[in-house]
Amino acid sequence: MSILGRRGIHYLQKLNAPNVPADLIHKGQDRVIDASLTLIRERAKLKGELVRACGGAVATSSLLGIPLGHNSSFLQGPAFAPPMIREAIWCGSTNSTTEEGKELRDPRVLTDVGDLPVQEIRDCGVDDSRLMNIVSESVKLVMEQAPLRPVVLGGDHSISYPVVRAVSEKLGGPVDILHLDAHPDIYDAFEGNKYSHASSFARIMEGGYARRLLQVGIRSINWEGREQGKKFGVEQYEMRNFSKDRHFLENLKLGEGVKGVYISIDVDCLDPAFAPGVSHLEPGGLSFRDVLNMVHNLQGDIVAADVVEYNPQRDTFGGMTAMVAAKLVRELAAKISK
Ligand SMILES: [Mn+2]
Repeated sequence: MSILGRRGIHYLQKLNAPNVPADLIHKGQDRVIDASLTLIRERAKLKGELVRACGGAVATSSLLGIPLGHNSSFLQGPAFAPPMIREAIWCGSTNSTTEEGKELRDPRVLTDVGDLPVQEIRDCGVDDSRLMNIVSESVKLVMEQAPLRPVVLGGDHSISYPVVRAVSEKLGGPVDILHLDAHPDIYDAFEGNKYSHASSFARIMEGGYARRLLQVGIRSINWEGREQGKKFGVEQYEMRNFSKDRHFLENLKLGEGVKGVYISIDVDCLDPAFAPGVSHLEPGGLSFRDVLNMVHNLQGDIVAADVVEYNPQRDTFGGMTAMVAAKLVRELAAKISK
């Protein structure tokens, strides 16, 4: 696959085409961004109105897809994940009740505002720092419609930075983050890209958007990952010690004294035996039940979450990992709603 979004206007800019006024491009970009956010805004508004009209909901999960894959250091397939996860959520092979008995078809439990059209925006030549701001803006549009809380479908892990930033800015303070991943994603700027999917938690910690960051499932970490972890006071729970840490991690209490809890699940936190459809296969990971135990038993007010790094281009025939990602989303959504 060619690098997504590096054609068209990007090529024109490279040519430094003298006959194309910069103003023409900028005005067009503004219109496309405005139209993209308008669709998210109006859908969020309608869904918020519906949930409030139903009454009785304090918190409702709302799906928001961010189909962004170009900040991956390896494969870009996560750009195609959100529609596949959404399809698996409603797959007829299973019912719509979660393990703890919530009904997902009830709009007070789960609603959906659709996908931000990331590739369409990039195709207009919008650069990454602006794109990250647009991602943050889309998250804020969901949060403006109380009681909606964003459950973001990635996308590669780079999206967690603009999402957490938006959540923290909107709530007016830091959150505690439970981050499940094979990797700490805390390089200062992986391969020179400060927006890399391997650097998102460095940006989050620098920005002061998290008080505590607990990283669980870690089994691919080098010297820089540990040093950066120490620098930012990250609590890194490595997989090699999981049997010792299990009791603590399956009974977490987070978010007191801050604005709440954010959960970020990289599908590669799971052992590849459970989830082969990821870009970075790293043996020795968590079981699906380990992850559900941590999520189900967590005490705290979960204000938002993301499920990232599902790569449909690496999945088995029949979409096994799509079902895994979808069940993570379903159980998270049910946990958030109240
Ligand atoms: Mn990972």
